Amino acid sequence: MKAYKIVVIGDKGVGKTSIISKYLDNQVSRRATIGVDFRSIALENGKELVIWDIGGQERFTSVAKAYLTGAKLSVLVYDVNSPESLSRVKKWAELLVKANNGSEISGILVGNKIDLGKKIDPEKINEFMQSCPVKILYHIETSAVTGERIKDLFKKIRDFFANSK
Ligand SMILES: Nc1nc2c(ncn2[C@@H]2O[C@H](COP(=O)(O)OP(=O)(O)OP(=O)(O)O)[C@@H](O)[C@H]2O)c(=O)[nH]1
Ligand SMILES: [Mg+2]
Repeated sequence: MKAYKIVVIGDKGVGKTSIISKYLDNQVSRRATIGVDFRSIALENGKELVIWDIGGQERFTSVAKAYLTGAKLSVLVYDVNSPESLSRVKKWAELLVKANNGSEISGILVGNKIDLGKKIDPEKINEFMQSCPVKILYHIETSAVTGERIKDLFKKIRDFFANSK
């Protein structure tokens, strides 16, 4: 069976695991990801989506390169209240492109924790999208706690692969 690899990257604590478990299990995560976690989703066309949920702690960046290889799509997550998490996601995007020998990779940019307000200047996000080495297809703001736009995010992911070979 054909499986597509997708990677979820971003700083520690931005809510990567929570976004996935809100969608799949209707709950948020309570612990940090050690290394990498895998989840899979069956697609309508009989194919499978394998989600590589990568721990964002600094100590995992040295092993992350191996995790990032062969990704067909990326989900780049930052916290809408943490400008630092936006610069950290840029580092992850750079690492992703490097791990794939510079080949073009598409991504969905996700600003999470929208339930707590929003501190980042929209201009900074525009700057990010223009300078990001990953080709950003969409920018979406979510909350893994309230579930806001979580289904929309996964709809976009599913649609991306519905059209893939
Ligand atoms: N208020 C709020 N809290 C959230 C949201 N998403 C996640 N959290 C909380 O933020 C903390 C970190 O969430 P995780 O999903 O573990 O974050 P992560 O990005 O997977 O972190 P690492 O695995 O360390 O890279 C947890 O306490 C979550 O409950 C959100 O949308 N809103
Ligand atoms: Mg996690």
